[in-house]
Amino acid sequence: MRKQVRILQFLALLLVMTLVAVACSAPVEAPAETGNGAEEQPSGQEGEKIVISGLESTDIEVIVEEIKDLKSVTVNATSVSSSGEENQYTVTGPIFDDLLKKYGKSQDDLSGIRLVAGDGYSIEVSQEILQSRDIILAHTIDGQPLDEKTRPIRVVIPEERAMYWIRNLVKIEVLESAPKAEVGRVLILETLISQANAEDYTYYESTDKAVKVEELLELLALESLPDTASFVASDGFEKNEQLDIFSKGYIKFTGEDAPLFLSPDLPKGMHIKSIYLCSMGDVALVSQQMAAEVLGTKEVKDKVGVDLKELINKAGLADADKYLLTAADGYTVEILREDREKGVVFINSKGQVTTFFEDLPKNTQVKDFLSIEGIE
Ligand SMILES: Nc1nc2c(c(=O)[nH]1)N[C@H]1C(S)=C(S)[C@@H](COP(=O)(O)O)O[C@H]1N2
Ligand SMILES: [Mo]
Repeated sequence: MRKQVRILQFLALLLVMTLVAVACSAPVEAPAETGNGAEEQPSGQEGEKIVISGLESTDIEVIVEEIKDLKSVTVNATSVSSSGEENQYTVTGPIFDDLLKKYGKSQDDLSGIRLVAGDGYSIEVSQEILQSRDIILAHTIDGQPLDEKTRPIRVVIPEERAMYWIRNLVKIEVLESAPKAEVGRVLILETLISQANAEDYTYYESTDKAVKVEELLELLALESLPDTASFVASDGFEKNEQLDIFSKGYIKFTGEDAPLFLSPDLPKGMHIKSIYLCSMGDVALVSQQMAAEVLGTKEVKDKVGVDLKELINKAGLADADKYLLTAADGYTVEILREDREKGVVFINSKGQVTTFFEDLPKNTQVKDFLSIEGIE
């Protein structure tokens, strides 16, 4: 008994000593940065670096001068902006593939990259583009060195739209390939938004309504958050955005360009107009209004709306024998696979997205239609 007590006392003492030792050996925290950051972004030419992450186990810092010393190409390139405006440039710089060669890699090996600028702008470049295009790390445009907001490097991808031509490049993130998850649930964006708190949002001269994306994500209650959201706009424009970036913004759902992803903290070039589809992992959001524009409408017993089967197919919903329809208030009803094409998704007189099925009982008319998922 006494012996046991002694052993316990000894063990307790040992534990205390260990904790003290660990605490004392912990590194002293560096004092917080007090500078205004001016020294991190030298306005001079010397020592500027571009970071490449994800290529090797640790980040690579490439001195900009080293990039400029690589063999350059000079090409005429046309930039096309989102509004369709075209501009011709003569750009000079090495190609990204030659930089990668220094690390024993090539563009073909990569499944995606994200270009990050010093002003908060960033954009993902798909594997498709990596495999088919030259990516120029331009240091000279039209024979001139780059201006202050563009230097030290402007990425130019001839034949691709200007949103990829990122100025003030500071980082290239090499992305891991993520297998595309199968879509198991499709939600109607308008109904989801109607469940969130609308805020006034000033957009140019107009005061519109917007909801926080974070709130939409909470409503979705996803089991695991994917890294990216994939968007398709009503004009066919496609783009991926990091979920970290998306979740900090808003969706403006009234007025010009709605449904529009935007944020007061993001450069305008990162806004996404007229969102038709937004896929995140195994969930897809679809806008009934944009679907009506993209897919057209049909009329079933004086209800004019989108064909349900087409809507869910375009959203990538996997085929199933039966489907469960859910309303915003939790009401559910099941339909059979062969009933999909009988359905129309329309806006009722109260402005609610609603389902109507030709020749099916009235209980299949789901008001505030929120989601559809396959069952069995
Ligand atoms: N650093 C940075 N690069 C950027 C942007 C930005 O906001 N910041 N906008 C992009 C977008 S969306 C477009 S359309 C073009 C516009 O290029 P321009 O001003 O030369 O026409 O730059 C791209 N590169
Ligand atoms: Mo743009």
